[in-house]
Amino acid sequence: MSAKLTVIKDDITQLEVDAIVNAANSSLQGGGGVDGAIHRAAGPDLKAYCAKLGGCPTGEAKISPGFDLPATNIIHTVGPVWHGGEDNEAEQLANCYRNSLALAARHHLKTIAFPGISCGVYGYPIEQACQIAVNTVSEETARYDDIRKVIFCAFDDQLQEALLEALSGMQ
Ligand code: AR6
Repeated sequence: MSAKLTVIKDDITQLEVDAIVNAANSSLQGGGGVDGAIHRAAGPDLKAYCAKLGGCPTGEAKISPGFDLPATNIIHTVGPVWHGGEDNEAEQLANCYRNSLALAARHHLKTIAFPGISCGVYGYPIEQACQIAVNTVSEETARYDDIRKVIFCAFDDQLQEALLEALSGMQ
Protein backbone atom coordinates (compact mmCIF):
# COMPACT_ATOMS: atom_id res chain seq x y z
CA MET A 1 0.00 0.00 0.00
CA SER A 2 1.51 3.35 -0.91
CA ALA A 3 1.18 6.45 1.23
CA LYS A 4 -0.91 9.44 0.39
CA LEU A 5 1.20 12.41 -0.70
CA THR A 6 -0.19 15.90 -0.10
CA VAL A 7 1.01 19.49 -0.42
CA ILE A 8 0.10 22.22 2.03
CA LYS A 9 1.25 25.76 2.75
CA ASP A 10 1.85 26.10 6.48
CA ASP A 11 4.35 26.58 9.27
CA ILE A 12 5.74 23.07 9.77
CA THR A 13 6.19 23.68 13.51
CA GLN A 14 2.38 23.76 13.88
CA LEU A 15 1.68 20.32 12.42
CA GLU A 16 0.35 17.47 14.54
CA VAL A 17 2.07 14.56 12.87
CA ASP A 18 4.20 11.63 14.02
CA ALA A 19 7.31 13.42 12.71
CA ILE A 20 8.28 16.66 11.07
CA VAL A 21 11.54 16.69 9.15
CA ASN A 22 14.08 19.39 9.90
CA ALA A 23 16.35 20.80 7.19
CA ALA A 24 19.29 21.02 9.58
CA ASN A 25 23.03 21.51 9.24
CA SER A 26 25.58 18.86 10.13
CA SER A 27 26.10 20.18 13.66
CA LEU A 28 22.42 19.56 14.59
CA GLN A 29 22.76 22.54 16.91
CA GLY A 30 20.22 24.80 15.23
CA GLY A 31 20.52 27.60 12.70
CA GLY A 32 18.27 29.86 10.64
CA GLY A 33 15.26 29.10 8.43
CA VAL A 34 13.12 26.11 9.29
CA ASP A 35 15.85 24.75 11.61
CA GLY A 36 15.69 27.90 13.74
CA ALA A 37 11.89 27.85 13.77
CA ILE A 38 11.85 24.20 14.88
CA HIS A 39 14.40 24.77 17.65
CA ARG A 40 12.48 27.83 18.92
CA ALA A 41 9.16 25.99 18.93
CA ALA A 42 10.52 22.74 20.41
CA GLY A 43 12.34 24.53 23.25
CA PRO A 44 15.89 24.27 24.64
CA ASP A 45 15.69 20.55 25.45
CA LEU A 46 15.99 19.87 21.72
CA LYS A 47 19.45 21.41 21.46
CA ALA A 48 20.63 19.48 24.52
CA TYR A 49 19.27 16.24 23.07
CA CYS A 50 20.81 16.88 19.64
CA ALA A 51 24.22 17.56 21.21
CA LYS A 52 24.31 13.86 22.08
CA LEU A 53 23.52 12.71 18.53
CA GLY A 54 27.05 13.38 17.26
CA GLY A 55 26.09 15.50 14.25
CA CYS A 56 24.73 14.28 10.94
CA PRO A 57 26.47 13.96 7.56
CA THR A 58 24.83 15.34 4.41
CA GLY A 59 22.09 13.04 3.13
CA GLU A 60 21.68 11.14 6.40
CA ALA A 61 19.02 11.46 9.11
CA LYS A 62 18.73 11.32 12.91
CA ILE A 63 15.64 11.30 15.13
CA SER A 64 14.75 13.20 18.30
CA PRO A 65 11.58 13.72 20.31
CA GLY A 66 9.45 16.73 19.37
CA PHE A 67 9.62 18.20 22.91
CA ASP A 68 7.24 21.23 22.96
CA LEU A 69 6.10 20.75 19.35
CA PRO A 70 2.71 19.30 18.46
CA ALA A 71 4.67 16.75 16.39
CA THR A 72 5.79 13.69 18.36
CA ASN A 73 9.22 13.40 16.74
CA ILE A 74 11.68 15.39 14.67
CA ILE A 75 13.73 13.75 11.95
CA HIS A 76 16.81 15.86 11.33
CA THR A 77 18.38 15.59 7.91
CA VAL A 78 21.08 17.64 6.21
CA GLY A 79 20.52 18.69 2.63
CA PRO A 80 23.30 19.45 0.15
CA VAL A 81 24.50 22.99 -0.49
CA TRP A 82 23.89 23.73 -4.18
CA HIS A 83 27.23 24.05 -6.01
CA GLY A 84 25.87 24.06 -9.56
CA GLY A 85 24.66 20.46 -9.81
CA GLU A 86 27.92 18.63 -10.60
CA ASP A 87 28.74 17.85 -7.00
CA ASN A 88 26.38 14.91 -6.36
CA GLU A 89 23.69 17.26 -5.05
CA ALA A 90 20.77 15.35 -6.61
CA GLU A 91 21.80 12.03 -5.06
CA GLN A 92 22.44 13.67 -1.70
CA LEU A 93 19.05 15.37 -1.73
CA ALA A 94 17.30 12.09 -2.66
CA ASN A 95 19.21 10.42 0.19
CA CYS A 96 17.73 12.96 2.64
CA TYR A 97 14.21 11.84 1.69
CA ARG A 98 15.18 8.12 1.56
CA ASN A 99 16.96 8.08 4.89
CA SER A 100 14.27 10.17 6.62
CA LEU A 101 11.56 7.77 5.48
CA ALA A 102 13.63 4.70 6.39
CA LEU A 103 14.09 6.13 9.89
CA ALA A 104 10.37 6.92 10.14
CA ALA A 105 9.50 3.38 9.08
CA ARG A 106 11.93 1.91 11.61
CA HIS A 107 10.08 3.83 14.32
CA HIS A 108 6.67 2.80 12.93
CA LEU A 109 5.68 6.41 12.27
CA LYS A 110 2.60 6.86 10.11
CA THR A 111 2.44 10.56 9.27
CA ILE A 112 5.48 12.62 8.22
CA ALA A 113 5.83 16.20 7.03
CA PHE A 114 8.78 17.49 5.00
CA PRO A 115 9.88 21.08 4.37
CA GLY A 116 11.64 21.94 1.11
CA ILE A 117 15.04 20.54 2.09
CA SER A 118 17.89 22.68 0.65
CA CYS A 119 15.32 25.07 -0.90
CA GLY A 120 16.31 28.02 1.33
CA VAL A 121 19.83 29.20 2.14
CA TYR A 122 21.35 26.03 0.66
CA GLY A 123 20.21 27.34 -2.72
CA TYR A 124 18.90 24.24 -4.54
CA PRO A 125 16.87 25.24 -7.62
CA ILE A 126 13.26 24.90 -6.47
CA GLU A 127 11.77 23.00 -9.43
CA GLN A 128 14.57 20.43 -9.47
CA ALA A 129 14.42 19.98 -5.70
CA CYS A 130 10.64 19.44 -5.79
CA GLN A 131 10.95 16.87 -8.58
CA ILE A 132 13.48 14.91 -6.52
CA ALA A 133 11.35 15.24 -3.37
CA VAL A 134 8.17 13.97 -5.02
CA ASN A 135 9.83 11.20 -7.07
CA THR A 136 11.87 9.87 -4.17
CA VAL A 137 9.05 9.95 -1.62
CA SER A 138 6.67 8.32 -4.05
CA GLU A 139 9.13 5.50 -4.80
CA GLU A 140 10.21 4.94 -1.23
CA THR A 141 6.83 5.01 0.48
CA ALA A 142 5.71 2.12 -1.70
CA ARG A 143 8.21 0.01 0.29
CA TYR A 144 6.85 0.88 3.74
CA ASP A 145 3.45 -0.31 4.88
CA ASP A 146 3.46 1.75 8.08
CA ILE A 147 3.75 5.14 6.40
CA ARG A 148 0.23 6.35 5.66
CA LYS A 149 0.64 10.00 4.85
CA VAL A 150 3.48 12.25 3.68
CA ILE A 151 2.87 15.99 3.73
CA PHE A 152 5.07 18.35 1.71
CA CYS A 153 4.88 21.53 3.74
CA ALA A 154 5.68 24.68 1.75
CA PHE A 155 6.22 27.99 3.50
CA ASP A 156 5.60 30.18 0.45
CA ASP A 157 3.61 30.16 -2.79
CA GLN A 158 6.60 29.44 -5.02
CA LEU A 159 7.46 26.19 -3.27
CA GLN A 160 3.82 25.18 -2.99
CA GLU A 161 3.31 25.65 -6.74
CA ALA A 162 6.51 23.77 -7.63
CA LEU A 163 5.48 20.87 -5.38
CA LEU A 164 2.00 20.73 -6.86
CA GLU A 165 3.49 20.81 -10.34
CA ALA A 166 5.89 17.96 -9.52
CA LEU A 167 3.08 15.94 -7.95
CA SER A 168 0.74 16.46 -10.88
CA GLY A 169 3.45 15.08 -13.17
CA MET A 170 3.32 11.83 -11.20
CA GLN A 171 -0.36 11.08 -11.79
N1 AR6 B 1 7.80 25.87 8.07
C1 AR6 B 1 7.96 25.30 6.85
N2 AR6 B 1 8.93 25.66 5.99
C2 AR6 B 1 9.78 26.64 6.38
C3 AR6 B 1 9.69 27.29 7.63
C4 AR6 B 1 8.64 26.86 8.50
N3 AR6 B 1 8.47 27.39 9.70
N4 AR6 B 1 10.67 28.22 7.70
C5 AR6 B 1 11.35 28.16 6.54
N5 AR6 B 1 10.82 27.22 5.73
P1 AR6 B 1 16.11 26.61 4.95
P2 AR6 B 1 18.07 24.75 3.75
C6 AR6 B 1 11.22 26.78 4.39
O1 AR6 B 1 16.95 27.77 4.57
O2 AR6 B 1 18.01 25.45 2.46
C7 AR6 B 1 19.57 26.56 8.36
O3 AR6 B 1 20.25 27.65 8.88
C8 AR6 B 1 11.97 27.74 3.50
O4 AR6 B 1 11.06 28.65 2.89
O5 AR6 B 1 15.50 26.58 6.30
O6 AR6 B 1 18.02 23.24 3.77
C9 AR6 B 1 20.18 25.23 8.77
O7 AR6 B 1 20.76 25.28 10.06
C10 AR6 B 1 12.57 26.77 2.49
O8 AR6 B 1 11.60 26.42 1.48
O9 AR6 B 1 16.95 25.21 4.82
C11 AR6 B 1 21.20 25.01 7.71
O10 AR6 B 1 22.41 25.67 8.00
C12 AR6 B 1 12.83 25.51 3.32
O11 AR6 B 1 12.11 25.70 4.54
C13 AR6 B 1 20.59 25.62 6.48
O12 AR6 B 1 19.65 26.60 6.96
C14 AR6 B 1 14.28 25.26 3.63
O13 AR6 B 1 14.97 26.47 3.84
C15 AR6 B 1 19.80 24.61 5.66
O14 AR6 B 1 19.40 25.21 4.47
